[in-house]
Amino acid sequence: MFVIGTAGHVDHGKSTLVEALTGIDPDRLSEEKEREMTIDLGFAWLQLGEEEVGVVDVPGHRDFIENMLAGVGGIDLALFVVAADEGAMPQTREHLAILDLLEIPNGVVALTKVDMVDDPDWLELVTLDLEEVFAGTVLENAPILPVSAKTGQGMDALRQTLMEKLQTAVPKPDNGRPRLPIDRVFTVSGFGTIVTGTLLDGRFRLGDSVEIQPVGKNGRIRGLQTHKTKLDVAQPGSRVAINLTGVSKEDVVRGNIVALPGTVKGTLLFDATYRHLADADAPLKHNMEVKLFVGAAEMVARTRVLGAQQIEPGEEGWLQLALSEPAAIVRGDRFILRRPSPGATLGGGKVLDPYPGRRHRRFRPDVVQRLQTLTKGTPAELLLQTVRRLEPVSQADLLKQANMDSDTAAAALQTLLNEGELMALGKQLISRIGWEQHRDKIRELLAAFHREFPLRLGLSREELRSRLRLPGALFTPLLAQAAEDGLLVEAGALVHAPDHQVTFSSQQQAAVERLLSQLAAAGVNSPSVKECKTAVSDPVYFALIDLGRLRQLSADVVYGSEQYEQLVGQMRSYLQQHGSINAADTRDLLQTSRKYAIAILEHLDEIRLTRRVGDSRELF
Ligand SMILES: Nc1nc2c(ncn2[C@@H]2O[C@H](COP(=O)(O)OP(=O)(O)OP(=O)(O)O)[C@@H](O)[C@H]2O)c(=O)[nH]1
Ligand SMILES: [Mg+2]
Repeated sequence: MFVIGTAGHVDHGKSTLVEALTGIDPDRLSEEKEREMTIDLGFAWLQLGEEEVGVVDVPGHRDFIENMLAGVGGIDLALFVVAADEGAMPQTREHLAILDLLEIPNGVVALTKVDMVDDPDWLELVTLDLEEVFAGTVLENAPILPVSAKTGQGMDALRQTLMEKLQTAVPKPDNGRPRLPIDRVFTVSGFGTIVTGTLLDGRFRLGDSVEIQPVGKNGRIRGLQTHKTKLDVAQPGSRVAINLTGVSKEDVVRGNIVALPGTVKGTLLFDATYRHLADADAPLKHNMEVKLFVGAAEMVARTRVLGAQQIEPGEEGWLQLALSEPAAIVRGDRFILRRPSPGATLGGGKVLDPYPGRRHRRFRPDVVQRLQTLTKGTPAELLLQTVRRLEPVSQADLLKQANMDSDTAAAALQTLLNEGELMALGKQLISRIGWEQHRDKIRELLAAFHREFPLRLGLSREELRSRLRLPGALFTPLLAQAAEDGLLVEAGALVHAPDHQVTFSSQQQAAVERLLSQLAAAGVNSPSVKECKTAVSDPVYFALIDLGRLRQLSADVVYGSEQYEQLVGQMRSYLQQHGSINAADTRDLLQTSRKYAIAILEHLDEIRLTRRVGDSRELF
């Protein structure tokens, strides 16, 4: 799942292009219609090959740049719009600087309104100028495509290029800690509160209990949608609308996040890397008041410049940011700083530590050293990455591959095990995320099986193992863990979802009862397998086998469970008295034909009650 975000100077044609691509007018506010300009974020989607892709349309006017910042956080690709008749303008540069600071991984430049340009030399000039503007930024090699939303010129090529770019884009990670930075809150009568955003870091499911952070309100997911389609599970990287119960519209604002309870909390202080824009008109100073933009949130903050007096234009450094109100952020989140007035983008960076605990002494060498380590990744993070690459992996192999000294590796391993980020399954180590992926797969497989075969009690362990494509050494402990966690129930050789039950229709139930009394009356000389199947239908027959109500001994011989127990009991006491039994004895004992006698004897060998000695059987 991917999201495209627009960018570019006011009036350059972003919303018109989005409508031409998607058929959806992203300007939804009446004020936007009246003023013919985008004020707040707009949303649309389009089909690109196999993928349905979300679109976030941002305003270009500098007065609304803060709305733009709330929208670009989660995007995978920037659709950078420049009007061919005007070329690069102030917000062309400012939006570009923001995308660069956020390290937006992909971009396509639409040189739009080409229908307004008659002179091919002008077009070439604008293109050359843009190449210069984009040089040295994340969009350095972005293709520049001439298009017109009015005439449709170049639109097919634009679609094609967007599709190709997204085919090679890296999907948003799923680390089992879903969070939705909220960019819109509204109510729909009859449903209540709806929040929307681009989902990060995991999946949400219908019915999940959630928490709004940093406000700490609890609620539950009553409905999930992406692009107006209902979902049971929302995927990371997609545009998601969540219908929340237990949370009123007044409890939530843009910039809050939806997360699973206890996974993300607010902070008033964080450590970060920072890059000051080269064209900033002054250095970034210590104890300066700035506006912080992170996720979809914005708040006032104060800078604490670490390890340097100040950070010069074009330079990088370390910051601690002290916030005026809590922010729900996680390590790795990117942020932008702006000067409050007159408004200007200053720079941006990446959160290194959301909970540094205290204000650092600015010039202590160990403070900077710690920040340097955090930038590269802590030993635990690096070790976890190695596990993710190799899993399942034995401890010995992991320590060999970890590429760090053994004491550090051992300590990091212990930390990860204590924090539950790693778990041991048999002799193998697996990450929490890896485990959760298997867990989800097991849930899905069982649900699909039960949907397809509602009358079967469950699927066999072996079948589950092969569908999960797991080696037995990992599967056995994985299954034990899954059973312990209440994910599935083991019933003989079968496994099933805990809430699954075989339920017959009243007609089927009547047929079952008829068959069981027929079997009881018949005793040892039971009707054939084929006859039994015909009496109740194949699916019901197999359900009775799964449930243990029928015991099938051979291709042709089947008994009701009571008759079966009785026959085995008779055979056992005969053997206890006489020491051995052959086919003729069995026939006489049970008053049956050779067919049944042989089937019973062979079955007793199979369940290891007896073993064959010459023509006879003895107790095993
Ligand atoms: N001739 C021509 N006009 C266009 C084209 N695309 C957009 N326009 C016109 O340009 C004006 C601005 O277009 P918008 O799509 O609103 O521009 P925008 O970038 O979304 O503007 P903001 O969201 O306010 O920043 C409108 O009058 C459009 O009709 C085009 O391809 N050709
Ligand atoms: Mg617009």
